[in-house]
Amino acid sequence: MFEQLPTVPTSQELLDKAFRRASRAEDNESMVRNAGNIISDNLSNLVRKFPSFESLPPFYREMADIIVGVDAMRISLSRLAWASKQARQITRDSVGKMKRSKAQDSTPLRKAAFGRLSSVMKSIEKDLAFLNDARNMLRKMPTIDPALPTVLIAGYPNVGKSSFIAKVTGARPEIASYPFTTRGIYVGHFYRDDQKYQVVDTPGLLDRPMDERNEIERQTMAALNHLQGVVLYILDPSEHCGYPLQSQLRLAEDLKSSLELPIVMVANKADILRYESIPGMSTETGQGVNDVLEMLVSLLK
Ligand SMILES: Nc1nc2c(ncn2[C@@H]2O[C@H](COP(=O)(O)OP(=O)(O)O)[C@@H](O)[C@H]2O)c(=O)[nH]1
Ligand SMILES: [Mg+2]
Repeated sequence: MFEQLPTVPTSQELLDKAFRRASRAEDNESMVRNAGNIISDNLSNLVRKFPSFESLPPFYREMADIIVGVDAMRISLSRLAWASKQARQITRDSVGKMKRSKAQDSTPLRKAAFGRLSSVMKSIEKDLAFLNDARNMLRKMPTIDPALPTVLIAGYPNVGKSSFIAKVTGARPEIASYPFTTRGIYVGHFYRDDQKYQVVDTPGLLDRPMDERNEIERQTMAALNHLQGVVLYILDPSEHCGYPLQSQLRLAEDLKSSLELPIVMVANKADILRYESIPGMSTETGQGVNDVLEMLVSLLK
């Protein structure tokens, strides 16, 4: 989604480029025109290449907002658009003056125009730096595709979430960095009847009680609600994971009240302990895993 974002030059880089181009011109008028055009064209191209956030799918918009702040980006982009217009205006003014004062040496006018272009660029220095940071962060983000039906895996650590992903998606999952976890999120895929599904594991997010979550994590939970998804809550009734069954059941209730997506609860490690009240599976032996997958697929249809 954000792979296409352009690199954003610093003010100084863009000025250097503009003046370098200007230095190749024959006369003062062309020098100003070259410099002004480079600046205004580059800035308006940048504005055009950033997405208009209203048109983004809600999941991406919310994630972009969490990561960099959509309002802040919008403000910086409008300042770039303003600077682009300014550069055009300065060029027009300066060239006009040069034409009117034909007889005199136009070097002072050219220098004045360059000075004004420099101060316009100076005034958007922070915006350019911010947009470049934003671009770098957004580019690392994608991987979860809100257009695909999605299984979000939840459950305490060591209950078998990674084992489940490995079992159903085969290949090693892709890892993407999101702000709510330093461990990255894991995304794998599987197909059923030509339909692609994604399976997402979010270490640090759906594996612990809600009251421990910070603002970013809560916002991320809200963004997850925009996915076309179901939550697979993996329980480890054997308690080999190190967490009492009671705590695990409490977390499941917690997620039910904080997520709008349907939740399927499954008891893993059925090879060690059979738990009668909900469907069982073993991501170790593979027993029951396919039935669970079929259940998820039918819910996602
Ligand atoms: N006996 C048994 N062990 C399992 C099963 N699933 C996972 N494990 C083990 O439980 C541990 C944690 O599994 P992992 O998939 O990393 O859990 P995660 O922290 O929820 O991702 C590993 O040592 C697995 O080998 C299972 O179905 N049966
Ligand atoms: Mg894991």
